[in-house]
Amino acid sequence: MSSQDNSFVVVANRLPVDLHTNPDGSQTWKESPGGLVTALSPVLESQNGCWVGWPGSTDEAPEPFRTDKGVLLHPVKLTEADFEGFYEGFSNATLWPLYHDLIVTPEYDRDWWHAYRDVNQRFAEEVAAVAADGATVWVQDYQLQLVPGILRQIRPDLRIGFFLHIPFPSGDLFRQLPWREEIMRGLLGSDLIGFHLENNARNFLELAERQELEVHGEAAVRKADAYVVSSDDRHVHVGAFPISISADQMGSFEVSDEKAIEELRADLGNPKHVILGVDRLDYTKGILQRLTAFEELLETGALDPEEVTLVQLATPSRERLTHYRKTRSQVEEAVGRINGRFSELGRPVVHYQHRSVDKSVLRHYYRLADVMLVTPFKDGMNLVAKEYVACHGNGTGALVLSEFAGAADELPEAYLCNAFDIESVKRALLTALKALEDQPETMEERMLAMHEQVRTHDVNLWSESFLRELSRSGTPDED
Ligand code: GDG
Repeated sequence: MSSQDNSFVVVANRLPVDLHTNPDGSQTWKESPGGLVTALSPVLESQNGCWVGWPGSTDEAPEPFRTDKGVLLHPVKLTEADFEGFYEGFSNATLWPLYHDLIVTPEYDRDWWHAYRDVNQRFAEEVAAVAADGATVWVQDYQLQLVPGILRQIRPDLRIGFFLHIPFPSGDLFRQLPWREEIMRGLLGSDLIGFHLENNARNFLELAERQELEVHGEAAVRKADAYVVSSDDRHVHVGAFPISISADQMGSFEVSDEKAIEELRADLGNPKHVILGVDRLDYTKGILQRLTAFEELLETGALDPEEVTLVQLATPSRERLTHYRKTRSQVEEAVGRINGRFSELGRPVVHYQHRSVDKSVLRHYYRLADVMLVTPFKDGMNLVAKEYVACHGNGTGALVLSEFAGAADELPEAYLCNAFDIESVKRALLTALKALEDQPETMEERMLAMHEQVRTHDVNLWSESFLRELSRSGTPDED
């Protein structure tokens, strides 16, 4: 299987596959289609594309293989030590909390940094080996910020784009990082650097200016519009490209779905109102705060436990890291306490699941929920908010959304709240519930306005606008 003619290469920490164990004990790699692969598959297929990434289990990597859709995958092997230093350590205990505005304190560990640098080097070398002459390479996310810089050195012929899926912090926070210059240099190896929000792009540009790089353009960064930074006689374009979802796939419901949704509501005891939370179990998502707000509303009698049910789906995430363990135990303690205080036997007021559910089931939960609670302390975008809205093309439901989720920029018709302020979360939830009863028409208008925004700004628009901008940037003749 030749890969030398790959004219489009996606590089991400994870390959879009998982290792499944069959009933006979044998193992096979199965596609795990997320939003990214859905958005990029058409481009990968039409452009002879391939995907470079880690297959998800340490100390083993299969030979390159094709997915069912024909996309060529190039696995990068990570050892257990790489995983601990590069992934758990530097990516998730240093960069993740730093870029999420220090919700917990980042740890600065030199060994982790060395692992991050080595693994980024390996990813870049793999890309350099498989990319065709003059190929377009799209590097994804905070785990791989050094890849553009390394690639630029070894393959100057490539056109390199980078997209950050999490927030980019203000300079005052970023400057804590002992390896800030290396990270900036790594990113500046790109021709185009994309962020979700204008605010993230502005933070990056201010840092570039502090490093005395020349920044061209006006004071405002507009959506999908690129700024230019001059570095090493090259122009690097910087812009905001808010990611989205495949709204049509998410939001189409058959009669069989409607039946399953009814059954699900019956399983929950047919409560008058279902409130829903769906998150990776991460301290950035504000799950505990949300549960506390719910508990206080039950305590004061503002909510009646006979009428409401809160469903919290929490996907396991980064389970070996201390802060994640602590968050999980706090969340589970709160669920136990609330149920202990307010549930009737056989009718829990909080339904909690700490496991992943099928996408089809997730869509049913979204559709059935009267109020969706999305209350992160900080979130690059938050696709859950957009998925909920996509499932309510019939105008039902209400979204309570943290001001600190990137999605709040595009969904002003949500009930916005300050996730750090329990009173604000309580107020938003109560207002939404009351409005569902008292002002059904206004609620329908709000939901339909959000639905239209998500439908017309889907993940294809995101990838197309990034790739269009990338194709325009980087060519020295043009600038
Ligand atoms: C990062 C940024 C940015 C959740 N539970 C289940 C399940 N999910 C799916 C959701 C959604 C995805 O996981 C979560 O995406 P988010 O955007 O909400 O959050 P992060 O994982 O933190 O993602 C974020 C994103 O990157 C994209 O750029 O928006 O800000 O932090 O799609 O549906 N899916 C299934 N079962 C579950 O139980 N199948």
